[in-house]
Amino acid sequence: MTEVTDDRVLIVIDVQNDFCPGGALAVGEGHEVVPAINELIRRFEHVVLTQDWHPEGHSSFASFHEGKEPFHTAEMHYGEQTLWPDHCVQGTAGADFHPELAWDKAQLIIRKGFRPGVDSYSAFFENDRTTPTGLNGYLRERGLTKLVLTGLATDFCVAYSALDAARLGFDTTVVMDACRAIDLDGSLAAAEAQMREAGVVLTEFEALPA
Ligand code: VGL
Ligand code: ZN
Repeated sequence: MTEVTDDRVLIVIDVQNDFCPGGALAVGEGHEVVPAINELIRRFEHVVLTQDWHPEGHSSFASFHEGKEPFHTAEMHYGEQTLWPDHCVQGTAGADFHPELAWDKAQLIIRKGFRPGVDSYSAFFENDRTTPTGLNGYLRERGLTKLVLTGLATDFCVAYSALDAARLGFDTTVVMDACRAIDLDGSLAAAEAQMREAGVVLTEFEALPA
């Protein structure tokens, strides 16, 4: 087995056009995270990206539910689901990574939310909280145990990923100023509190080793 020279991995969550200004589900100033993330990509030996990747007519889209609007909720077989504008449809420009994101170095791109009937915020488990994406096995097989997360959106895909990572026993850090939030009804404050409670380290770009 090849020796692991660095057990840290940067996980860049959903830095896609639809989550940036002009996109279908724009997170306030989502594009602002790109320069800091590019610098982190440069510093890390191991880089993984996630890509929200929905088929047309996905069940997390409000348009799939008669009489529902974006940001309403629906009862799914796995519990309550927030409904979103159509976004990150497979193969569309909105699903592409931000054009300035320097992602060539990524060793793995994990796509999520591709099952029509279940959404997936976390990089580890779909929203039924049981269907794995395979990322846990990948990181374990490679001996990558120290996770640094950044990206979009802080209070949804980043927080769900960080909470799952901590629960799975990874050493987990979120670079908060290299993330931007959707912030629906206090979801950012709630996500921050949950992450702290779960032992996730919340840090800032300047506090990271150069
Ligand atoms: C996300 C809502 C729906 C995210 C993805 O990347 O945080 N949020 N799909
Ligand atoms: Zn989505």
